[in-house]
Amino acid sequence: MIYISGHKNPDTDTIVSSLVITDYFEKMGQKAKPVRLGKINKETEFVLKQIKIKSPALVKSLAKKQVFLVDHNEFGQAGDGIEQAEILGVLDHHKLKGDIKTEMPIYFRVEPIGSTASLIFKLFEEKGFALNKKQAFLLLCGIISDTLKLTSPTTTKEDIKIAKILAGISKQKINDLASGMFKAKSDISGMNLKELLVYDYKDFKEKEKNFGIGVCETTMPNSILENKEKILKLLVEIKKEKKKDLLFFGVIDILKKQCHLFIVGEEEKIVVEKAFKIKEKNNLIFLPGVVSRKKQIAPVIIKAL
Ligand SMILES: [Mn+2]
Repeated sequence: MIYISGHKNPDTDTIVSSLVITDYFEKMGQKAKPVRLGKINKETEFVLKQIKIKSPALVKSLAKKQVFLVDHNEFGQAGDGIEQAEILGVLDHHKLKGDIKTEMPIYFRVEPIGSTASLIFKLFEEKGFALNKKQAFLLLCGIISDTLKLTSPTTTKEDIKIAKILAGISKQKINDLASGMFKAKSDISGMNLKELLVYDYKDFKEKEKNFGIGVCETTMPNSILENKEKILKLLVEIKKEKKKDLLFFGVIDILKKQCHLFIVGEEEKIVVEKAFKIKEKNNLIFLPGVVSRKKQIAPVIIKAL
């Protein structure tokens, strides 16, 4: 049995990719099972509800399992026990960390494209497998989510072409579907502020520095920014609890395409000012045009470090 695993703090792309690639493996005559490493977010919940599909099963450890990784390619983002798992393959669209080592040759495919969902479309296309309506819907949602409706700088011409085809198969209007998804994503009811800060969070390790970047993609940034003082206090707490050298949190305005990045401490301030060449003001820096942690925040911070 091949366990299909996306990354920690699963997002929509990770979940839909795990689900649809499982169908691909089955078409190839291999037994596969999608799993998830944590609670699904509200956007993903909305997506699965639309077509009445269950989320993948929660898995505690990947140890001693045969695992295929989607939407990540490093141990830090992978499930517990990954060091004791047999990794059979990787399908991803993130930077290469290069810490995954295997005994045997494996399938490894990483492309600079907007979503892992786009790559799964390509897998089906290359084998001449048709996507059904539900599969097309899921993949379309993965693209919309990761590319912020094809507007993030991570978006490629290929993503746009693929999204149009998927919208056709699933009989969806991209604008309408994206509005529903973004509304669900921006719904922070029933969530406390601390949960929100690590809701969409990734760990990084570069140059001996352990750091984390949380983001909140929302259509209603002010409802979060108005809690600035509380957020700053909580970020200091989270930084201690997670034993991070540096911690960053950005509120990304999906509609205006801009980001407010919180400055937790003196070291973050130095790094961020160097990274973005903008002076911090009242523990925040404002970054117009910045919407992508993967392409516009993480690499700039890593370079500054
Ligand atoms: Mn992704």
